[in-house]
Amino acid sequence: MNQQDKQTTRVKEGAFHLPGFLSLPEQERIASLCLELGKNAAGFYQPVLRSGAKMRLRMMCLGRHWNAKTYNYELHRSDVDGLAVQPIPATLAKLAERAATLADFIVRPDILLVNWYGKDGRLGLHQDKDERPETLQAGIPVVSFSIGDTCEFIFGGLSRSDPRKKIALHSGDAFVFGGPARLCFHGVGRVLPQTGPSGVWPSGRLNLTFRQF
Ligand SMILES: O=C(O)CCC(=O)C(=O)O
Repeated sequence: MNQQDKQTTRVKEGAFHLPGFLSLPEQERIASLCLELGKNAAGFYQPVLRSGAKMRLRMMCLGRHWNAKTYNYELHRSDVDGLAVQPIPATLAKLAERAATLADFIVRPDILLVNWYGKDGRLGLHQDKDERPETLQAGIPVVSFSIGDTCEFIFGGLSRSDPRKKIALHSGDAFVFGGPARLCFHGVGRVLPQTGPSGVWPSGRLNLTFRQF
């Protein structure tokens, strides 16, 4: 299938679901790259929030590290082990740029948060608002890729209490939100076990969110 033939579903102004954006070979390549990077010294860890609660996922930040205590980005993981972050592989950044283009956005990602959700993985409703104010004001999008098990992705509005949509994100899907949707609340509900393509990701769900600082 050509990239042009792939479907783009507008969820709301500025938010787009791109089902099947990644081919199976692309998913396999991304998954093995993330597994490899995840085994390095500055690989996957379980973030602990400033409340002391452990996030219900494993994370690996590339490009810049998201500090779960200060909510700032930094070049060393000062809330984890002080190690320098690994760079974002250029091939991955290019894929994210392509997804953004299909949603009529431009992004030059310099941050990649890689989230690994187990079967009990969750991510509470939140806004992605720790990037530079200029980036947020310009509505430069976040680009998200899903690999492995399907999840219930929740996408709301600019206020926490706004109505929310529940979207099934399957392996290979991309989701792009920018412009007027850049600060929309979103989160991850259930991860549906054993729903991913066999042999691509060891267990659970892998999510990559690309951002521009
Ligand atoms: O896992 C997802 O699909 C979303 C991840 C997310 O919201 C985030 O990293 O801020």
